[in-house]
Amino acid sequence: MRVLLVHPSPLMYAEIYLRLEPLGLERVAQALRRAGHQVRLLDLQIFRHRDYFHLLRVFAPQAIGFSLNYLANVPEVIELAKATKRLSPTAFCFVGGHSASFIATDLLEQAQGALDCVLQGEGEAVAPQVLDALPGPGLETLPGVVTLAGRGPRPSLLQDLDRDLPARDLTRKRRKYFIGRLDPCASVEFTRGCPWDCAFCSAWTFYGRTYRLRAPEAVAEELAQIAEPHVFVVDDVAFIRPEHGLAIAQALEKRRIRKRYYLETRCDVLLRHQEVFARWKRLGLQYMFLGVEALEEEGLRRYRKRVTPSENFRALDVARRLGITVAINIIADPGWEVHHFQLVREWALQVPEIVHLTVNTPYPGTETWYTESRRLTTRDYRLFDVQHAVLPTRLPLRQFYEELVKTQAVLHRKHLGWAALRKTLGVSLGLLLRGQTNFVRMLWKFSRVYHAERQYRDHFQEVRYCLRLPPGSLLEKPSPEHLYIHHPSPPPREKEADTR
Ligand code: B12
Ligand code: SF4
Repeated sequence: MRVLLVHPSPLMYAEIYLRLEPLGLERVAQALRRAGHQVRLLDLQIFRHRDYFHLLRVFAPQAIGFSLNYLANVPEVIELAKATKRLSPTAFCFVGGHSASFIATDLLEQAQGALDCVLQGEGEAVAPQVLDALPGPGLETLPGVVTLAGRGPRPSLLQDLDRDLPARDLTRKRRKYFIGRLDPCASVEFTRGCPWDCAFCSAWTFYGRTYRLRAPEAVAEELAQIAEPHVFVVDDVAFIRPEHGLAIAQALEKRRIRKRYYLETRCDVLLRHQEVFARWKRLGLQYMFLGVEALEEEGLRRYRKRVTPSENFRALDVARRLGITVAINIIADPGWEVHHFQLVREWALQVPEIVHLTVNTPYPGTETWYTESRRLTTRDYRLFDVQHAVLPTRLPLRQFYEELVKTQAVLHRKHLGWAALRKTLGVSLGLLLRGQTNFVRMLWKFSRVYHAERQYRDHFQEVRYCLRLPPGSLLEKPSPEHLYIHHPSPPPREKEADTR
């Protein structure tokens, strides 16, 4: 069967700092190819809608699969599916990914028949099964499949994460993928899932709070095949299991694979396993993202982050000593007043780190979705991008955005614009000489993308697709079991991590 897989357009954040390959979709593509399908992949973070419609004509796909990791992309995907059904009424349209999994039935109803089914959970196993079962009937009896006729049993976790490596050969214009100075940049997965249970996060609920490891040799083999000199590690929390991080490092050293890496981890993991990060620093670890989330104890407790402010600050010291550049995320609460923003601005100016500020946003699949969603001031999917306030703000909304953008501009002053160009002149020239323009362009994009008035006006756009609230009886803290997409029954070698 001819299959076209599509990743939607970038959201605000990705318009500046980074653009990364659609790794999940590449893995689904490889699984479908192995099953004998002819697959093409189109990434709308790089290409335009007109390229999509061109492919519809020239490739004439019989099945089209959209990736919906991000809630804010829902309206775009529904509109594309509707247009597709008008142009190619017999094409089978399906959707998968993180957000789609949590809102499957609502999505199908809102698409009014333009989407034939949602595939919940990991797509590698279920996508080939669905295409094999076409034209149906009975799709809804397959694990992880949801149609308007019903839903199959819960999807099971993949037994082997090393089987379908991403079909990177299907992504075009790969030089457009980058993160900051790591330009161009590929992505790779070492582990999947997260054993913590932060109240605002759905990474753990998607995988049933399991944590699985890839075989170090398979990771090394994959990295050996990656052409890009830079690599973004997509794991939610890198190096929870020190022996795994060290085993991958050893496999890379043996093969003399040298790249520059960006990864994300928790402050307590960094403190506990400093030797792993030190070894990776020697291997090329350059940037690290630490989800600090809040500067004070009360915020950390509310998010159930299970770390203390003192651990966070000690971790920053460790990262500085190791010579790793750190990016930090702080969550701005809609209840913040001017002095809260002021505090973050002052702190951000004192520390050398790159400080990002995102807005606390309850997402389907999180605990806060159930406890907070009754307070939502908007249900417009497009505003659920952690850059808009979807809960009531204590400051007038316009002023909230002014403070938010003013605070984010500190980041701009420190790390973008002329100041950054002066500091990175050598790097920038080197990149330009190699024809890589993503990083240098990034330095000038801030005020085009972040704009208080524009963010405020976004609340008054015409809304065609709205998030649905959970049923009344669920407006209280749900059991984890209720939130899970995958059931937490990991296969033997993929047991939950020992986090202590
Ligand atoms: C890497 C990552 C990114 C990368 C994106 C890379 C990319 N182009 O997709 C970067 C750093 C750019 C990023 C940015 C953001 N991210 Co992000 N990101 C992740 C992260 C950590 C891992 C995703 C990943 O690559 N996993 C590995 C691959 C192999 O898995 P996968 O993509 O999930 O795909 C599997 C399944 O989902 C499914 N699948 C996926 N697509 C499809 C399609 C079909 C047809 C089928 C059948 C199946 C299928 O099968 C795949 C294989 O098993 C997730 C957390 C998580 N654990 O999922 C958050 C997450 C997805 N991000 C999140 C957020 C909020 C953001 C931002 C909005 C944050 C911000 N600060 O502004 C931005 C928006 C970016 C944008 N779209 O423009 C939220 C999503 C919230 C939501 N419900 O919308 C998550 C869940 C994090 C969280 N803890 O809340 N992100
Ligand atoms: S925020 Fe990080 S540590 Fe917490 S559950 Fe999500 S991925 Fe895990």
